[in-house]
Amino acid sequence: MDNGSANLGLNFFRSPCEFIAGAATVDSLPPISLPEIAFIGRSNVGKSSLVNALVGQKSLARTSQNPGATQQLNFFSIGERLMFVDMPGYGYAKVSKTQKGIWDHLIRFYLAGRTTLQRTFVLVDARRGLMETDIAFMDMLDETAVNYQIVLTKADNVSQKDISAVLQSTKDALKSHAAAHPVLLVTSSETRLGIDTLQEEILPFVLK
Ligand SMILES: Nc1nc2c(ncn2[C@@H]2O[C@H](COP(=O)(O)OP(=O)(O)OP(=O)(O)O)[C@@H](O)[C@H]2O)c(=O)[nH]1
Ligand SMILES: [Mg+2]
Repeated sequence: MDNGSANLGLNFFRSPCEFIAGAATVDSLPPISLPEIAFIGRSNVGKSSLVNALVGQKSLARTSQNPGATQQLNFFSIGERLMFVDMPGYGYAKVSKTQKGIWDHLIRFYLAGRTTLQRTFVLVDARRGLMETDIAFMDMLDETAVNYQIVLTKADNVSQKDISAVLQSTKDALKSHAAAHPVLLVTSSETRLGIDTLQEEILPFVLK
């Protein structure tokens, strides 16, 4: 008899979710426990919305139309078998230099050292494609050997033709990033486009 994990399907993402911890400093990171999936990207790119879309909820993670909504690393347990880590965005102009430095250190410390981190999704706005801050962040991930996968967000705002162009230019750019996963994902938290595919990508990491 198996324990049910062999049959784990996308219904897993409907498991009860719980806010576990918010860490604004390295010292307040929760102890390692479950496999973790991190969501990072420019401020306002749709990280918290994507976390909500993945678990089919509206307000597990706080979202806002104003950038700078997420101010710490927020840990959410899904069915006590997986942890989503929703991060503060980079590239937010209104944050003080001191605060930027603290987040930068915290995010680097977490990404480079967290032994339970399974996958880092770097979110990129499908309307804009890769921007300078994204490239700089990806360079840092390459240097610290943290594997990551690009997820285009807000695809509902973009025509199919423009998506194809952004996909192509992003794919070309990834060739010079050693730690980038070659497969790009296109999503919309609004229409749920690509959410199933992203769930499929995450499923192998769920605690068996
Ligand atoms: N049209 C559209 N809007 C979206 C989508 N995802 C998020 N948004 C909107 O984009 C804004 C920012 O979303 P958040 O999820 O708060 O973005 P974030 O990356 O967590 O932002 P910070 O925490 O500030 O870094 C909100 O107004 C969302 O409603 C999407 O797929 N389509
Ligand atoms: Mg957020």
